[in-house]
Amino acid sequence: MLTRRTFIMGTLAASASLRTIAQAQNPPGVGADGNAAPRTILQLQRRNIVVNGKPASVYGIRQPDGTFGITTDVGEPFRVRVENKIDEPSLIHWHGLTPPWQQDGVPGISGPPIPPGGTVDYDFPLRFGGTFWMHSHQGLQEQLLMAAPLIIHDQRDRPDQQEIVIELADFSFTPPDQIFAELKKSGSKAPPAAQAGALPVATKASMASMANMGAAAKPDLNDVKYDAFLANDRTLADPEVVKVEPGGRVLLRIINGSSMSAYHIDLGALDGELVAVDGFAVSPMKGRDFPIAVAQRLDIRLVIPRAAAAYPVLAVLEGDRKQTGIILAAGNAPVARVPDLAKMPSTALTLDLERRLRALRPLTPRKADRVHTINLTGDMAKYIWSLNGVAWTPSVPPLPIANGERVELVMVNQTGMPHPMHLHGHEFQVVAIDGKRFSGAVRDTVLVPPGRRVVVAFDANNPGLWAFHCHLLYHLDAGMFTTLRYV
Ligand SMILES: [Cu+2]
Repeated sequence: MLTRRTFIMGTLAASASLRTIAQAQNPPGVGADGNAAPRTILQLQRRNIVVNGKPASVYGIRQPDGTFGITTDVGEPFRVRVENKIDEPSLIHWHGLTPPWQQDGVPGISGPPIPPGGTVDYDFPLRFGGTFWMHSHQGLQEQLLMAAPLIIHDQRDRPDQQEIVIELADFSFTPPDQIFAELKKSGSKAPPAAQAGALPVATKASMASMANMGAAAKPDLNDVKYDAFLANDRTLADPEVVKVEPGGRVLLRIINGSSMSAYHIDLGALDGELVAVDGFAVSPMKGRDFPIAVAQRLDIRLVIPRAAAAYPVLAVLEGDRKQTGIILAAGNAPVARVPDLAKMPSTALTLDLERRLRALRPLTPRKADRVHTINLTGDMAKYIWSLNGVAWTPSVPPLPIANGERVELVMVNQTGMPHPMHLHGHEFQVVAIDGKRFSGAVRDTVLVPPGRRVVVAFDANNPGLWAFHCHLLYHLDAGMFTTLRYV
């Protein structure tokens, strides 16, 4: 990312209009009002955890009192000081929030990374509440757990419900640089059929054949072989056990902070009600199995049965038997060991739920002023990932949009892998899947499985330079990334 960063800063300096924005707003660190509301301090730290009985040195984002991340209230300013206490540069992205672009935390796009020992202050209003998260956007630090919850309470939160945050992560004892090098060296191990869509430009025929392959041609999943899957830093060998009240109400805030792994949330015997995705309310959806792609969040309400019992809340890796999770312990029931392999391998994530989700507060219906078609492209054998056939470099021009426009992004996945696509600085609404329009969920990250076409709409109401990318860490780093710019 170093070369990208250097170049982008040059590009920005050459842009008079963007410089105007930068000067018009207070840079991070200068409070707009000068008032003395205390800042929350977040420290980027090295820390040790134990995984599969072995010690591991990872990163963490904690307040001085040990609290991971932040819990705050809508309407409060986001006044935060980040102190970099690790021995390399870092920068934290507030995933799902809509700050001024200079405070978005993408090195080389929003600003320079924080050097070791350095400090940067943030100050912006919080427009909405919900379940969000924060993570490093620098290099591959996210793989080393440089991530934390960012919870914003609002009027949806009931005083009589117990809130339980579950942050999921994939973990490897192999250093992330080495994981990435091995991916590039060996490429995908997918059979040739699954690579049909990996041509630089997929023809209509190849798209159709890929769609027709259906379940026969398995999508290429999980190309990193992880050593463990974590829920709040722990595996099922030693899971977090949370006391809950028999008959009580619980709100699960589930954050998929994994670098590369999607899951099925398995509520077991509990009936859940999905009430929000990526922080934004949806028409409640009942169920016991909910998919969660990388970087997405699910808010699920539960009513705990009156019987004393232990209720596992599991996350089963897609296309696999591996699982992680926590245990809800109601009353004084014994807590049995839950195996880290599910009985049956799970399926690949689909858009079946996405198609049924309906935003409680959709965008105002409006015709798009601008449509950008973005083909998700790549060469799995060489582990090159790209958008419209271009692996990002700093010389790639930003996609143009204009302030006040309704913009639609048409994402067409021409590869054999699913890609969770994330737009910075704006919430979007899912408005079409495979040509069928509907008033879907408002969110910030949407999964585009192989061969699928997903359209999202958003209002260009936060001018600046914004990242848009696949949230699979090694796809992002390989170039499945671009920017949008408007003033
Ligand atoms: Cu991807």
